[in-house]
Formats: sequence, structure tokens, C-alpha cells
Amino acid sequence: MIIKQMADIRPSEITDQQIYRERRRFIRNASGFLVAGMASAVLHPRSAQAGHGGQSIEGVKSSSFSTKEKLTPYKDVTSYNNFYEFGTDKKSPALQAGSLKPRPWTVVVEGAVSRPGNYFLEDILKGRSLEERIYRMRCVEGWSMVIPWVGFPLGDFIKRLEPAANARYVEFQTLFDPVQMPGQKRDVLEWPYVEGLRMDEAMHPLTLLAVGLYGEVLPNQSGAPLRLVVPWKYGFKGIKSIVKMRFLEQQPRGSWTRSAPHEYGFYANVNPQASHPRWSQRRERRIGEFRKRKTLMFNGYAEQVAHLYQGMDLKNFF
Ligand SMILES: Nc1nc2c(c(=O)[nH]1)N[C@H]1C(S)=C(S)[C@@H](COP(=O)(O)O)O[C@H]1N2
Ligand SMILES: [Mo]
Repeated sequence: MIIKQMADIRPSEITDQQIYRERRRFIRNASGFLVAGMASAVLHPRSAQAGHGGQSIEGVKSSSFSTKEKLTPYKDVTSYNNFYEFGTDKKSPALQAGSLKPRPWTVVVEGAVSRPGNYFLEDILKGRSLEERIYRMRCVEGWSMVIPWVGFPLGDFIKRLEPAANARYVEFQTLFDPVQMPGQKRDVLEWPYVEGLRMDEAMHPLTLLAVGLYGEVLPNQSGAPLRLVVPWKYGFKGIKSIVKMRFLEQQPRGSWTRSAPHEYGFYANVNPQASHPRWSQRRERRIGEFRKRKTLMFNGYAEQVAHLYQGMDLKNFF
């Protein structure tokens, strides 16, 4: 059994993950000295390490929310992407996202908050400690990955904005700039890409704003410089390259819900019992594996999030 599993792992994967584990150990030791209060989003040019090429992030704390499952190799995480702003093919974001300029970057905050305004990425990150969260991710198309994100809870940022009592939802928008994002020259979706969360979902400690993966700054195809990660929901909720957050009383409509309301609902909770109209959601193919796995309710995060949906019919509110 164990031998068979080992044989399934390609040598390239072993190398990739061993390098990563080694380096994480170093960062964890080092982070013992980087006590709270120190600006942790210190970006360093990468030392020569094959395969990656981003900038490493120092002072990242590990998290008890992380799964211990085998990581999806960096190469797969960053070359099999959905990012329609760079084409609809899974391979094209990695090839085309070089035209995106993730620095300088500003996030506009509007709506029902005491502190609306333009927030520079540096200000959003200043004094914030970053965590590594290894999460299972599930795309509505049936594939899944295990990704070590680097980020911070979205709720920590929202608290700083002082939302008003009537802020019941948060809407997020991706950059609209067809020069940087050439896929926006075609109307495969309504641009800019829009997604939304209910306020309690946004404040949930599992919900992250990610700035990195595998200990490095996000590569463009993964949603640089700032993207949402909501591990109990289908991947399309995880909006990339965020430039705007609006706090609303009414439920916002995301790009996928607009394009096909019967296929993509607002909640998009991973639910193996609720089929997508054109396919079942009972199983998934973990990238790199051959045999399909059973998909778990809330992508395996039921214990943490099921209470948010008590009394709701999740086939109706899909
Ligand atoms: N702006 C934007 N965000 C997006 C998308 C997109 O096309 N544009 N695709 C979504 C979908 S369908 C998925 S599955 C995830 C994929 O994230 P990954 O490429 O980092 O795995 O990004 C989501 N966020
Ligand atoms: Mo997706």
C-alpha cells in the first residue's frame, strides 16, 4: 500500500516538496525571532532554488487550521489555473499573466463602513502577521488541490474598516484593464470579475486574503497581489487580483451567477449532494492522483462552518 503510493509520486514532485519542507523549517525557526508587532510582510529576492522563482515571504507563522494532506506540487498549482482574464484554457494564465503589474496596488473600499477609501497594499499589510494555511481547494469543474497559502484572515482587515450595522454582504471586484488582462477583450464573462460573501462568511476565521503560496509572493496567474481564499466553497468564489471591496445591504451577484444563474449560486458551498445541472459533484480528482476521491460536505470544513447555514436548505441556496 505504502509502496504503491510512493511509486505514484513522480521524482519531480518529491524534489519540489522536499525543497519546500526544508525551507519552511528554516522559516519557522527564524520566525521564532520575528515576534508580533514586527512588519512581517518582508519580501526577499529568492535565493537560487530550482522551479519557483518568486520572492520569499519571511516571518510566516504556521496555523492549526492547516490540513496535513499531501501538497499539490508548486508546478501544478501555478500552471493549471482558472483566470479568465488571461484566457479560458487552464494553461494560459501561467503563459499570459506576465502583463499584469501587481505593484503598486490599491484596494478601494466603498459602502457601509466608517473608513472607506483607497488602501495601498503596503498599508493593508503593515504590521500584520502572515500565516501559512494549507487548505484543500475544490473547483466546481471537479478537480481539487492542496495549497499552502500565505495570508491573513479577511476578518482582521474588515474589522479595521469598521463596517456599519447594515453591512450584510461584501462584494469584491477584480481589476478591469484589458491591456494588462487581455482576456477581457472577449466577453466570455461580464467584466470586471465580481464575487461576494455574506458578512459572517467574510468574518469567519477560515476566510483568507492571500498574498502568497508555498512561502512566496503570489505569481500573477494565482491572483497577485491579493486574492480571496474560502476553502469550504467552490473555487470560483476565490476572486483574484482584488481592487475593490464594497459593503452592501443587498446580496451582490457574482460574475458566474450572472452568466448562468441556474448553474452557479451565490453560496457555492461545496455540497456533494447538490449536483451541478450538467454534472454530479460527488467526486473529485485531486490533481496528480489517478483514482477519484469522494467530495466531502463543505470540502471537509463542516465542523468549522456548518453552523453558518443552520436552517437553510442548501439545495435551494446552492
Ligand atoms: N478574477 C478572477 N478570479 C477567479 C477566476 C477568474 O476567472 N477570474 N476563476 C475562479 C475559479 S473558477 C477558480 S477554480 C479559482 C482558481 O484558482 P487557482 O487558479 O489559484 O487554483 O479562481 C477563481 N477566481
Ligand atoms: Mo472553478
